[in-house]
Amino acid sequence: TAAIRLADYRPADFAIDSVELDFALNPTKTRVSARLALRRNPAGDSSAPLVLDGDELMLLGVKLDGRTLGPGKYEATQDRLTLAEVPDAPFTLEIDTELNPSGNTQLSGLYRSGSAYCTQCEAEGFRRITYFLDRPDVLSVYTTRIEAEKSEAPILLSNGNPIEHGDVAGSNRHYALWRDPFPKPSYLFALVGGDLGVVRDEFTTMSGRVVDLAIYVEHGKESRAAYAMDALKRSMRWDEEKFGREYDLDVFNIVAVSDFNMGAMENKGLNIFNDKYVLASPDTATDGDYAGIEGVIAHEYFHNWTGNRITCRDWFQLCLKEGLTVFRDQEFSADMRSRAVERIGDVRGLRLAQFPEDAGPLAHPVRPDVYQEINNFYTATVYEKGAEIIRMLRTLIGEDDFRRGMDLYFERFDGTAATVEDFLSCFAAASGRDLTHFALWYSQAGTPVVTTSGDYDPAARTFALKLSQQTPPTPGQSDKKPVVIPLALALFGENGQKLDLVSEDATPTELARGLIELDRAERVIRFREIPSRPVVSLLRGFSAPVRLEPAPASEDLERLLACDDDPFNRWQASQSLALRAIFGRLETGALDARGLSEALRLLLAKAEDDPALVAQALSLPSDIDLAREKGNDVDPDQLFDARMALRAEIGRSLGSELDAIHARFSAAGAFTPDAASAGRRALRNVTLDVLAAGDAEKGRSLATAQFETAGNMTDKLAALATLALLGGHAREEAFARFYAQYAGDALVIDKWFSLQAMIPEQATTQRVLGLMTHREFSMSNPNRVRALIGAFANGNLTRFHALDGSGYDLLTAVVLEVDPKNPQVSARLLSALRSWRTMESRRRGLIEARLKHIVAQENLSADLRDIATRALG
Ligand code: HT7
Ligand code: ZN
Repeated sequence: TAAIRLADYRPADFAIDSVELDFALNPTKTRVSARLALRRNPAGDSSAPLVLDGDELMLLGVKLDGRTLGPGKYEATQDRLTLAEVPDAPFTLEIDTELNPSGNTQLSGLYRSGSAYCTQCEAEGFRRITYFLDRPDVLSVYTTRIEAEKSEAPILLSNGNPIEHGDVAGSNRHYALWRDPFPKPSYLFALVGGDLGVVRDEFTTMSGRVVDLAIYVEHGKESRAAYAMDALKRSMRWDEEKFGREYDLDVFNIVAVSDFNMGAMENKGLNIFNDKYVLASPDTATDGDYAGIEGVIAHEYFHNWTGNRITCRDWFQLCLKEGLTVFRDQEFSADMRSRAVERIGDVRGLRLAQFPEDAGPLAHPVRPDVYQEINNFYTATVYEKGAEIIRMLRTLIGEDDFRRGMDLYFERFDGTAATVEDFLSCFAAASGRDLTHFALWYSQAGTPVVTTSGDYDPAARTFALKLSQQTPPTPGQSDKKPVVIPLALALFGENGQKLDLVSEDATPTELARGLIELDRAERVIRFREIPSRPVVSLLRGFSAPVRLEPAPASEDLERLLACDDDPFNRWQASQSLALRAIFGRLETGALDARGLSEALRLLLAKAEDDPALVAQALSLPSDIDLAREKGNDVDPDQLFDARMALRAEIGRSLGSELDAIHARFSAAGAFTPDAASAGRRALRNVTLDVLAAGDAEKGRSLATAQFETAGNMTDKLAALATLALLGGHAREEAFARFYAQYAGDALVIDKWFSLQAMIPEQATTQRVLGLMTHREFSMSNPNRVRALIGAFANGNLTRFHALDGSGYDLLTAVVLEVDPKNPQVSARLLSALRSWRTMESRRRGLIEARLKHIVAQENLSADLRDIATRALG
């Protein structure tokens, strides 16, 4: 298929002002009647034929201005409906199609999850429902009538406000009519029909309007929706307070389904969620799950303004809604929880998923300029790096101008389909700053490397800090330009005091804010009045998505851990010390963990101050962190051994402190999911993990006791994870008991699948193959596939990259089995190989052979072929 290019963007030739849809739901023969009010778009080509998009559609009939069109008057294929001649004046087109929702395994368009009917239209799913101008810059007002058997679908929902409902005379069917007054693109259309339980609440907006809120879930799971409802109301209030954004419809509905390709979808007034991001109770959900629910509920709600009221002109602008909305949900979570812990978590996520993407064959700009398959661009780069760009913008222009820029954006572009340029123009106007150079962050791929060196002159009492930047080449972009990098900085003196920044090489604003703008290849800043060699705290709060080289010397890291008042950089110092110890062992064979141990001992002594932050410092870098830092010739077995040796050493040297913490932070009282309680549990559980690494017997007995007595899923699962690493009979016994307790509870059994898939032992590959035949596993359910196969490929580096190729064979077989059913899932699974070129040569050869085998298959989906081809490069 032909590549789609940003440079080829043209406005649509037609506008569709209104859409009336009529659905007669049926499991295998759903009838859809669409009535479109069309007119020529003055910005389009005035003589162009009308060409509507379709995908696997069965056309029943077409009428133009009420008259049935004979087959000679149009040309219909499964993926296109063309009318060569249409009136110059506005006209209506009525199109009847027939769908088979039960046969729709791609989970795009109208499909079934359990016995319910639901839709997923982003990015190009609406064309699987009816022929349409299925592009985000065609905005229409939708009226939707849904009719179904009362017993099969007592609940009938669509976008907007409910208008009427009633029985269909002379039948056991009923109908509901919905109208969404806000013009929207087709990707935001949604419909749900089914027999669902509901939790209701209401929210009074800042102008005093009462909005009816409802969350629909599987019957019997209503009590698990309470936290999501609470998160929704907090999100609505926060968007009013922080951004002045009020909700705009009479109702806001959320539906949780068990079959969903991604996390959730922001359809106007009718968000549809993967139930993983709605359902939680203390005994089924971990603290991580609660945080995930809060973040995703907020994210989808925030899209109402950043995505829905202002949408994207074309899919190249995806970051316009996604990067901005991720930034907004991150800020919400920071306000609801601990800002420092949120930032560490977000940066961990960025480095885990986005940095490897940016460094490998799938690298692309935050705003790509070409794509084959848009579904493959819902990436960590568009979402997470996109959010970092917004954060840098705020850092550079300051909070006040940022808020003014946002207000201007809402004022100027409400009701339109906008571009990244439109967005930036508001911040340029609000701040008076030229953002042309800054905009390079959107078009240039790759993670910039900032290299630093410092030179202290005791006689002159000066400290010269040399900063330079360089961005490595990425596919299609060999020559990189310097970007605008905001570097938050502080200097600390001998006694840990913060030094005044005095220099003629930086602007007064830079010095006052402690924010150096590195906007060229190199900058040297000579600081004056520095009494002794200072320690530099750079990139504070992770002020830009870059890599810093080299890491500070160990003594400096130890000093930063003790004195830095930026919690992010204190955490970073602990991680850098751990990396030094691990890579030191790889180089010399000897492990020197004394500096790290002593630093952690000091932190543990003050654990009460901020348990969550101490827990983060104790969480040593993962295998994936190590592989990324190594960068090439990666041998996962070596990295794993070095990491385990460090964990064990820390466990041994801090044994008594860890013991005391594990006992002191034991669960007391009823479970509450708030951040402070979660922080205490996090510390206790990472303590258990490290303790067990130092003393297996002790770990086994503590973990077994915790597993048996845990009053919540966080503690139970942490104990099971520790037992999973320790192995032996206790592990198998615990897995069996866990299964017996939670059999049939799909989201909990997913955790059981994942933990087993991540056991770093040779027998795991066989275990995963065995679990693939388990009765609770299904290749048709994305959550199951991700829980078992995704966890194996992304969370078990030693087994996935086993030298006999067995891990690669497993992934290849699953990807090829899933592809005909669900291309979005198969393509995403294969992305586990995105860093294959960084592996050592034997593994590289094994992977290349598998990728070539996949590409050689004849009937691959466009999604999978795109990923496999780009991965091969
Ligand atoms: N905007 C939503 C994206 C999404 C999606 C994209 C492709 C295929 C399936 C999908 N489900 C949801 C999610 C979000 O970012 O809010
Ligand atoms: Zn989103």
